[in-house]
Amino acid sequence: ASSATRPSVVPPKDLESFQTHLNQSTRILALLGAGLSASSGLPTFRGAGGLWRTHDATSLATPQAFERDPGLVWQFYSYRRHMALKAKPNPAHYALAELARKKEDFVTLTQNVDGLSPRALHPASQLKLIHGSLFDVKCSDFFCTYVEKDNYTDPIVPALAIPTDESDPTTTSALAARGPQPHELDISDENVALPELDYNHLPKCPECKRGLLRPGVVWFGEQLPYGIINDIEEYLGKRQKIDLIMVIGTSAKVFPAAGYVDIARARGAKVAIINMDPNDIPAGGLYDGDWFFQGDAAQIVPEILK
Ligand code: BV8
Repeated sequence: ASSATRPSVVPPKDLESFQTHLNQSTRILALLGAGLSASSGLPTFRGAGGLWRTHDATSLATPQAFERDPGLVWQFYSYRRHMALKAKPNPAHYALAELARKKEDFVTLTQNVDGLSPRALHPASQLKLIHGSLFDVKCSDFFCTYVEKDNYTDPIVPALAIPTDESDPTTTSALAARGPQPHELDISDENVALPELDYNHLPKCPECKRGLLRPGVVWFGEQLPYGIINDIEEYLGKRQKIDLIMVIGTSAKVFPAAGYVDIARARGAKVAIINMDPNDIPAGGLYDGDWFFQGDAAQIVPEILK
């Protein structure tokens, strides 16, 4: 059913009180997580997609994993680039972009690296990619500063092409329905053999000619991009009141991102949580007057922001 006829998923009184507050708000933050892109077909970290071939996805998102097995880590990220390129922004991505056009002091802090908020034409100056992007690549050599933004080459090198199986008819039907293109093997499935890739197969830095290129994302144990930290500290640091923070599709367990909820609250912000799981409340809990809208962000966000 189109959104016009679809029954409301938000309790009317909550919707009314939220929209009254939203309309009166000027300084608004949103903290986005993987749940926002779930309806676009991209797996979340803790959901089924959180285990990539028996590897906990977060165990691959570290400099140590890249050091130990750059081929495996690149196949994980190349797969996510491939899936994100095939995915489309959903109504929630567009609704947040629309709000940013209406409210110049609304800033979105996204933990997502899937590129869907930029593709929904979210005003760039009001969108902070706090954990980087799958589509930025940079040199992994400590002394080299090479960074390439907006690299959408898929695969980024031939060796990272998704293996195909022309012979197996099931590849076309079963797997295509799940996401991979016909004949593509579902390399997220541990039963599908991965090619052994080594240094020579992997993308090299065109500048220093010695380092491997790596995904331009923030791994665990790494600092968030300085420019973004400064922007956020500038926004939060003004000691000016913050009216509202929306916490959308995130388990809010990763720091410093999750910490922004408490900082916003300390600046007077009311908190609105949009999450499929009623138990996923940020560490600081819910206060009287806060909102919890349970359900699919792709359905709820457009509804509460309209
Ligand atoms: C830092 C990019 C320090 C990569 C990511 C020990 C050693 C080192 C560091 C630490 C340590 N202990 C703690 C830390 C800090 C660490 C941390 O917080 N760890 C956690 C696990 C405790 N943080 C860091 O390491 C950060 N850096 O601390 O640097 C430092 C200081 C000075 C100098 C040098 C260093 C960097 C963290 C960034 C890591 N990179 N991503 C990549 O994507 O591959 S994190 C990644 O995981 C995401 O970006 C996101 O942040 C997180 C996943 O969380 P979610 O997005 O919330 O996804 P999740 O699956 O968990 O939840 C989905 C939610 O959606 C659920 O609530 C679900 O119910 C809901 N949902 C599902 N479907 C829907 C839905 N909701 C609505 N609608 C639906 N349809």
